[in-house]
Order: sequence, then C-alpha cells, then structure tokens
Amino acid sequence: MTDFSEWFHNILEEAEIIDIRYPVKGMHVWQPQGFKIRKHTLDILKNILDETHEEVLFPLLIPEDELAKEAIHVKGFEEEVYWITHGGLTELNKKLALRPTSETAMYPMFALWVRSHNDLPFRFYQIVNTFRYETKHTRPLIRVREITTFKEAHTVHATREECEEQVKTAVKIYKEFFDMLGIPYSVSKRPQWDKFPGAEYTMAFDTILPDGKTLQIGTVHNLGQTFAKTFDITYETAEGEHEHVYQTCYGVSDRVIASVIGIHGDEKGLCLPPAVAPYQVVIVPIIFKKGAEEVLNFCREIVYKLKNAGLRVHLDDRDIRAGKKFYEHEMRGVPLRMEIGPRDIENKNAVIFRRDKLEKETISIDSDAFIDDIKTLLDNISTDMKDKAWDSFNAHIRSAETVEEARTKIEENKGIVSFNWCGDEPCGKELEEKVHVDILGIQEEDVHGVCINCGKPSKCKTLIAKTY
Ligand code: PR8
Repeated sequence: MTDFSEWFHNILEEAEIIDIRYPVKGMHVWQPQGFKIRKHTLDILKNILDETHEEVLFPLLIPEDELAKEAIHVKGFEEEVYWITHGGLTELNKKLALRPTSETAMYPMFALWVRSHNDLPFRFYQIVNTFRYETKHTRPLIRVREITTFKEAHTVHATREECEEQVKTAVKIYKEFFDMLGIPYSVSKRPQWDKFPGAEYTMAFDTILPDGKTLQIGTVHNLGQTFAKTFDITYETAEGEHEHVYQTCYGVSDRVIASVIGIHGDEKGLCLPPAVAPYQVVIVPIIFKKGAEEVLNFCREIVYKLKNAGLRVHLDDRDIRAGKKFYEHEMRGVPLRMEIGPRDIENKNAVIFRRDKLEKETISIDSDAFIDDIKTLLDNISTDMKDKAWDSFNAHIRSAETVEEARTKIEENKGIVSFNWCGDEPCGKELEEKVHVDILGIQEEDVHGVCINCGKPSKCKTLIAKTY
C-alpha cells in the first residue's frame, strides 16, 4: 500500500462502508456494508460487557451548568463542544451541550442513585453518538465530529483498591475485544499532560496503521474521586458514615473499525476477520447453460446447511460473470469463497478460496463433515490474520539508546520507539519537540537506567510515535 490515506478513502467508497459526501464536515453516513461490520463489532463488545455491566441510555443534551461543574473536565473540552442555544426562535435561558462524552450527563444521576455501600459497585455502559468539534484534520472513522459508535462504560466503587482493580479489568476487556478482531496494540500510561480531563491517570491502547503512525483505539481512565466530589456522589458505609465514591470510565469508538479495515486490508481491498464479516462465506455457483438449475439447487442446500450451523452465508446467484463476483467479494473482504460447478458436484468437492492468503484449495463435501471443516478454516483465518498483524506490529517496535537513534528510527519507518525516560514533564516535552513525535506513555514503571534525553536516572520505559 503506497499511500494509506488514499487507499483508505478509496476502499471506504468502493466497498460501500461509509459515504463521506454528507454535507457536514466530520459527519458521515454508514452504508449497509459498513453498518453490518459495525453491528458485528458492537455485538462482540456487548457480549463481553453484558457479563459484568448493565446497559443504560442517557440523553444527548447536557445543561451548561452541569457540564461546567467539573472545572478541569470542561477546560479539556471547551474548544470541542457543540452548543444548542435556541429552541425554534426562542433563545434558551440555559444553553445545552451536545455530549462530547457523558460524565457530566451521568454523574448527577449517579449522585441520586448511589445510596449505600450495598449498591456498589455500579458498572454501566452505553453505546451512543457523541459530538466533538475536532479542530485537527478530520478523517472518516479516525477523527470524526460525530462519533457515531461511542461505547462508553462508567463504574462506581466504594474503595480506591476496587477502582484500581476495575482499571485492570477494563484493560483486560479491551484486550479480549481487540484480540477477537485481530488488532494488535500496546498499552501504556499516558503522560500527565495527555490524560483525560479530570482523570487521575489514563491507560491507552495504541495500534499502528500501515503508514506507520499510531492510532489511539481505546482508553481506560481512573477518575479517582474528582467527579465524585464535584457531583457529590456519596454512599453510606456499614458504619453509617458518608464517603465519596471512586470512579472509572473507559471508551472505544469508530476507530476500532478503521483499524480492522486498515490493518488487515491489502492491495485487493478489505480483508475482514470472520468475527465481523457481513458474510463469512460466499458461494459462487459455476454455471454453464446445461445443468444450471441442478448446480443452483445443490448450492442452496450447502447454504442451508452452513446457515443452520450458525454461519453468515450468501449465495451469489446473480447473472454476471463469476470473475466479476470473485473480484467484488475479494474487494469486500469476504473471508471464504466456495466455488461449486457441475464437476465439483460430480466429484463431491468444492473449491475454497481464502481471502487472507489469496490461496485456493479443494475440500470434500461428500458428507456433512465439511461444515466443521469450514468452521475450522474460519478459525484458522482468524488466527492467521491476528498473527500476521501482530508480526507486523512487533516489527515496528524498536528500542533506542540515544535521542539521535530514536529520531533516526522514527524517520526511517515510523512505528513505535521505546527507551528509558526520567518521567519529568519539561524533559518529555523537549523530547517530543526534538524527535517531532508524541510520547504515547509509560509502558513499564520502575525501570532503572538513564534518561536518554537529560541523563538523569530514569524511572520508566516510555514509548514514542508519530500519532494520528
Ligand atoms: C472518554 N469518557 O471520553 P476519550 N473520532 C473518533 N474516535 C475518537 C475521537 C474522534 N473525534 N475522539 C476520541 N475517540 C472517556 C471514556 C467515557 C469513555 C476515541 O475518553 O476521550 C479514542 O479512541 O479518551 C479514545 O480513546 C476513545 O474514543 C475514548 O475517548
């Protein structure tokens, strides 16, 4: 892929995922193919969250005074908030914000809900659209002004320890989620100057897109008692005392789908992991004038069997050339294609084409055992795609002993460079300027060595990269 940005825009259009022609900057239309990928991605996360969280739905609008209550939080978002000032022709006496995220929508309600230690912990999530007036260059799915698929979780705890534990659990949840999509990631603690506004600290997931730049694909924030104190969220302890709660929040967005598309895709277009592919298997009948109906009936039977086994299968019986169908399904990233013609029926075989490896093989369809074979193939595809993505990711993580080495490595092929750093803000900011990168965060604490920039004793191993 020579120019990732161009490739990405082309494939969104050609595979009918997103239409970017909607006349509001940073706001796009999900088309049916994209919507299906989005739905399957959501289902995966919902299944994981539903085990320990409850889904809720809060209003889109936040009153100005609630949004303004938490000073650091509002400062962090002040340039990004869309405001509603009028209802029809009437000027509102209290402006309403379109949620940029939902802390200030939810937490005044949490203050009403939390009563006693018996109520805790609370673990809620919602999947909504949020609005951020991004001033940096907008890009479909990657940096949008309407984040259409914001999956945000908010938890409330009685103790600091439990809250810390939840941060670790949330990191595990996102690892499981990204693993199912075959998206590689690094997890690091963002530097203090780059944490979520109002958080004590932020753990962030970054992946690497094919142009070598990193994309933040998810964050987990330990909010401590900051918001609890602002919104007066207290609970009664067993001893009858009133204490402020501890909170976490974490979220992922449409960027997850951008990563699936970008990381697995290739020159032929999309290559979708079976977990999110709209169709996991497409059957293309190879039809000649004679015996066409027989082939089609046979294929319908195969579709029926695979569907019954829980797979997403499609019979492409359009009256167009098979070659055109092959091209289309490859471009759309269908993981497996089955080709079945009269000779295959005779031999009780089918030709299988794996999108990830672009390889053909013949399988027997003599008995229903072929259903398990197809399932195994789909599992192998998932694993192989994930391994390939991780191999490429790991090849883009290198370490450096000096600032010069870090700069050269970043300039050569971008990716992530790791090194020892003292952890001090002025030194970190100087480093960012010298190497023209961002510090992603601290990957490992208590690593004793020498800071590559200032020479002072280092406390941690940090990661830098060119970022989106
Ligand atoms: C929170 N509050 O809001 P966060 N376009 C696409 N994706 C985006 C954009 C954008 N403009 N901005 C952020 N993201 C917390 C946690 C509730 C949930 C994605 O956290 O501001 C990024 O991947 O860090 C980011 O990690 C995630 O949303 C959560 O946003």
